[in-house]
Amino acid sequence: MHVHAQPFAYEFDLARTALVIIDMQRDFIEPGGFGETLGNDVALLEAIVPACRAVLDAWRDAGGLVVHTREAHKADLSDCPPAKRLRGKPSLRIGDAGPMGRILVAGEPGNQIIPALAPLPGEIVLDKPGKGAFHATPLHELLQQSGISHLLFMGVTTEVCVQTSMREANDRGYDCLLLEDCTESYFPHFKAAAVEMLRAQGAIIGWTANSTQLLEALRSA
Ligand code: TIU
Repeated sequence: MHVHAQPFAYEFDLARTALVIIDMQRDFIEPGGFGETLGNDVALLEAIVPACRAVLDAWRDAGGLVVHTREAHKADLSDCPPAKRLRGKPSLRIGDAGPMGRILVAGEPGNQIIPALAPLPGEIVLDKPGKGAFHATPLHELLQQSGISHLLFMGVTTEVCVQTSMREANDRGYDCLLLEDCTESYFPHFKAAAVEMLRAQGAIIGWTANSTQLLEALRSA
């Protein structure tokens, strides 16, 4: 398949490509979660949900592999480095009790993927303790077992978990495409900079495209 992308066309084979949805969990998108405890206005992020949903629906219809991630720590915080928990002056720290349960802890209400993008049975759901989706997770092995060489990225936030995951993937040999209107940051100028730097220098980290360009490729295939 052929997507009109930047800085040049992105080619992929559906059977060797996974859609990776980064951290579309209530913690980042709804008030009362980790994103807000860091001092962010979380209202900006909700706007990408319809575009993410349209891509997810089309990708499921096409039979493509779907991976969902959540930034999540074990209840005993044994996978949360003190450096991460103690950094800065958040209103609540990781593990503290908040309005959507314990902050960034697996299984708590705030840690669930938002209903519009809820995983279906058979889709991969990975809890990741880091910003990158490959760090301390079995993601690479799972993708290798499925013969995956290409990754399409959506999710939040662009310059934190999405960019980190895309860089990790690029170093592991995957060809990566970021869907620009399916990712968002609390800082629009960081999103713009991240999108630009990822695709610079001849797709140094990967490609970028609008979701309509991917949907068009899927329709014409
Ligand atoms: N703070 C922020 O922008 N993001 C994160 O902490 N995690 C993710 O990006 N998922």
